[in-house]
Amino acid sequence: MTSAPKHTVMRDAPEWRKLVDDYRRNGVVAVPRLVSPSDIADVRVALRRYIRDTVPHLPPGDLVREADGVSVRNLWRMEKYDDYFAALGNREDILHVVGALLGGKPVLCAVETFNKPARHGSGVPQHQDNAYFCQDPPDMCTVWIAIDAATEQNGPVQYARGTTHTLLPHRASGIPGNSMVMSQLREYPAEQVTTAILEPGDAMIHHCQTVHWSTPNHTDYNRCGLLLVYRASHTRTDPALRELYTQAAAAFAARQDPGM
Ligand SMILES: O=C(O)CCC(=O)C(=O)O
Repeated sequence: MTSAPKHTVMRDAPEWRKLVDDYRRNGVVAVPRLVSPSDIADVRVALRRYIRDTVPHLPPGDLVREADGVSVRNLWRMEKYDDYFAALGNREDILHVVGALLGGKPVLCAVETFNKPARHGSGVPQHQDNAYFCQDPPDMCTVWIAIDAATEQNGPVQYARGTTHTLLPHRASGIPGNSMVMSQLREYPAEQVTTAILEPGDAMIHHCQTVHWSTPNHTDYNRCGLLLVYRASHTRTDPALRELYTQAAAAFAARQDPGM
């Protein structure tokens, strides 16, 4: 099995400071070309191999299919089953960026996908990831890497900037793969919303309390995202939040439960 190559995201000091400042202020930043075209080609090969060889042996909770019963909606905990994805999540250049944003030593918690296949890809309800992660302090983030182009039409992720300060109440959604939804859906002004229009290899990094969502994919084009989820080593699971999550998620395949 090939291991993910090492890379360096070259940034000068002002660019670096701006990235950290933007993340602190907005709770989401874009990192264009985080992954090179040739590495994206490798990721696609690895994903096809994973779906062919690993998926048939996964426990039910580590895979969610779309309503057609065939296409893959999500793959969870891929780092547990495949060295390639574990190595990708531990790539030094990515850990370096994430460490600066988290303000602590980054620990890889999960590698997962939101495949959003052409025509069948379902939407993702408004949520904050810390309703799943239950971490205190909420120093966790997700690196969302575009494997396909994400366009206005094929269900890009939308982020409401400046929403990290409070974890809003969530309830069970009944949606396999996204068991939690914000109890009260919010309409954010267009100027507060960042839409992740991305080319393959571009990434968005969002804080675990940034409100985000995405619409279904009715186009003929896939919109797969590979997600690397990290916490800072100083976070701890909040038992009260964990209890709320456990109750809400009980009936559904749990997403993003890195077992912390
Ligand atoms: O890919 C999507 O549509 C949703 C992604 C998401 O919920 C996340 O990045 O936490």
